[in-house]
Amino acid sequence: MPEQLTFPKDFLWGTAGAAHQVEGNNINSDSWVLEHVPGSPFVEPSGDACDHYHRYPDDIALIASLGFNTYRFSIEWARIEPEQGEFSIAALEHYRRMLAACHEHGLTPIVTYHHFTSPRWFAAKGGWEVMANAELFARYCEKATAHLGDLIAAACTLNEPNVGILIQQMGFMPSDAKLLNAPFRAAAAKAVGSDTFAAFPHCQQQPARDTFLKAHRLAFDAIKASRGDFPVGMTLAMSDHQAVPGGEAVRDKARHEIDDVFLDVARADDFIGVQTYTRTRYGAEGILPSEAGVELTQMRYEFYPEALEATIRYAASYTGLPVIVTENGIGTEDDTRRIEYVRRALRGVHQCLQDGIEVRGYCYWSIFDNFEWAQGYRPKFGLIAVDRTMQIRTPKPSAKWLGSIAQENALAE
Ligand code: GCO
Repeated sequence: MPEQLTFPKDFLWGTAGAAHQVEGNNINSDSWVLEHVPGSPFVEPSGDACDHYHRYPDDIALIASLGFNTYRFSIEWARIEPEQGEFSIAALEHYRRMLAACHEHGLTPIVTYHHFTSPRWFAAKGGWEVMANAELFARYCEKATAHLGDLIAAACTLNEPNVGILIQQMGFMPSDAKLLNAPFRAAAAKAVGSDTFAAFPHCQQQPARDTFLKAHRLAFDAIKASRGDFPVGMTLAMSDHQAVPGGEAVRDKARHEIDDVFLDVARADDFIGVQTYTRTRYGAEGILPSEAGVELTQMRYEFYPEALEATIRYAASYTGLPVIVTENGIGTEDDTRRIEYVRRALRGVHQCLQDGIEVRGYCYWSIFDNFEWAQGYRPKFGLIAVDRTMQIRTPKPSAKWLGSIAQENALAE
């Protein structure tokens, strides 16, 4: 008989997405501007995406029919506050209907208030580079919570405010100094009739970090003061930072900048959202490349599902908070590797639970093959394939496999 790894009663089994990556035609957002300016770092524009904005009723029914009990999605600030101080009741009503559909189908909705995109007017005001703008985010959170709060089960204020620092350190994005003069930023500013344009994560990370931390605390308070009697936290992009002998000090310094500064502020929250994909190895001279011959994902980072257990342990012991795995997944064309990745990641989650760490749920990233930001539609993270011409959804074997684990609340080993 195979061994059964059982999970706690009420464990959240979900899948995640983000508005801009799936809704389509998010034309009032800063990302849409950046996708279209000369010198854009995006390989293609987001376009119709998965048309989830219109197709959410069927999509939510599909998620539930696969066996999940949770859906994590984001609401889009650029739709809800299309001009500064002008709030769209129609957009808020759209998200109310989405939340209601989740409840009808037995899905616990986890809502992210900001998943990378902001309204273009916000970017034109200097976005996250300007500390005073933190108040604007908190006001949006307060309005959205007043309209939607009674239907929200848990909320993430900001998605991965540390991801820019992480990808800069890993060498995937130019440093602040180079970004400052990036021609595409100047072109974007021109496109919106401003002398500045700061869209996350294509902005200076140090001022953005401080604005994010302030915005998070203001938003937390605004949500709680509105209709927010649900758990609130932030999510972080967490790599398993490993040191080879001699690399400990370099690793600790990097981890301080990437994780600890944020985890310090998260301590006052109700939970911490852990989002993990791989590991980063450090030697005395800095980040080490992957060893020759290791399996890489479509994102060019190492296939290393064990990173999830390590990061859950780190976040939980650092903050003392319950953990929700708000993202974990793999970009691959080979769905059997997805199953293997998730199976090993879930073993790690189970190990944490065995050791008494409060892990409340696991959300696979992502529900659909979707718009992977600058890399466009090439990376395939989805449990569900999407033909974007006809908008046909086809669940992959991994969707059915993970959905049945959710149903059983157990992983057969
Ligand atoms: C992030 C985001 C997602 C990504 C995912 C895959 O981590 O960058 O939360 O929007 O699509 O992580 O790279």
